[in-house]
Amino acid sequence: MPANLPPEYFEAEKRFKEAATAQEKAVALEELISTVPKHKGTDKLRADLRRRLAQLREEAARRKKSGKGDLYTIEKQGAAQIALAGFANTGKSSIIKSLTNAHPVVADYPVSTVMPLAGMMPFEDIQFQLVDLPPIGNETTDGWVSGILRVADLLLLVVDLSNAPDVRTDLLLEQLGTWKIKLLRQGESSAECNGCKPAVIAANKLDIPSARDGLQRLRSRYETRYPVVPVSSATKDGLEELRRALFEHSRIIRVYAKEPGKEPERAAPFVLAAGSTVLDLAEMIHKDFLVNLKYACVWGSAKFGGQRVQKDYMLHDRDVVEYHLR
Ligand SMILES: Nc1nc2c(ncn2[C@@H]2O[C@H](COP(=O)(O)OP(=O)(O)OP(=O)(O)O)[C@@H](O)[C@H]2O)c(=O)[nH]1
Ligand SMILES: [Mg+2]
Repeated sequence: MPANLPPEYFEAEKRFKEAATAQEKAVALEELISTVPKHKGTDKLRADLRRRLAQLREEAARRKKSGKGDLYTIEKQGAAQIALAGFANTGKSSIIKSLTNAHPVVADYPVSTVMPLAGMMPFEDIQFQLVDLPPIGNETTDGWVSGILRVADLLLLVVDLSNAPDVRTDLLLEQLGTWKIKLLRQGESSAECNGCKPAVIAANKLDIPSARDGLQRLRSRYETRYPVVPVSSATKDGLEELRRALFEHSRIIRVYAKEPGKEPERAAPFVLAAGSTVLDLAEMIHKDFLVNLKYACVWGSAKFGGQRVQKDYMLHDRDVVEYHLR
């Protein structure tokens, strides 16, 4: 067991041990992995945990096929999973409907959403999974809603600009806090805040006249901490900006691999966490690459196109990487 594991690790480990089903265990294990600091000393531990997670996912998928799956969890798909959190009637389902291929219930009565519903949101050459959820603060659903929020890669906090958005955002963050869901602040790296997830605030209903005033109050209170994107799902204003903000704060990069003498695979980017290296990509492409990699050449972020780089070279969004194997 490596030294210096944070207290969150042991809390998450406890939840993992207490989880009953394969599905619950997988969710708890994902959380556990997110608490392990990334450095050489934890390489083995992280690899072991990831292997265990893969096994659990397979097990959960088998159970799902046999009809024993859990309706209240959403299997991750696409570049990242983004869960929507907000109080009733703020427009979560309307935003999902505008950005994805999904068709949720949109209604003017509170708690119109009672089940999780996922839809895919295209962004340039990748897709994000958006998960619509019932409003938070509802006793019957909070249990599994918080479970989904906890494992999502990014949270989209939806607030209604015409209804005390600053005060309601305080309450929303307070509720997330009681669930021990920690958010990454603007400019903070995940190394500085272990287990924290990025969040974007969608300030919705911009079309309502009183919204301008609400937006000002929301911005003055929160903009330094979290990105605030004003939108109207009714008029579609701001939705493109929201799409881009979600990509930018998801902390993922797209990398295109190529073989020497061939064109890069433009149609199928590899999606990696920001900060990933040539070696991380090699591991993702094929297990043999890890052993057989001699060197790589990078176009994009490298000083000059096709520059030969070390295995620990940190990749950037849209880099093209050419592998040279032994
Ligand atoms: N004026 C205006 N109304 C909106 C906007 N977005 C949503 N609404 C309305 O707000 C109401 C609630 O929208 P939903 O998308 O169902 O809200 P929700 O957050 O999913 O609600 P729950 O599922 O109950 O939590 C509906 O009557 C929508 O038509 C907007 O941008 N402007
Ligand atoms: Mg809804």
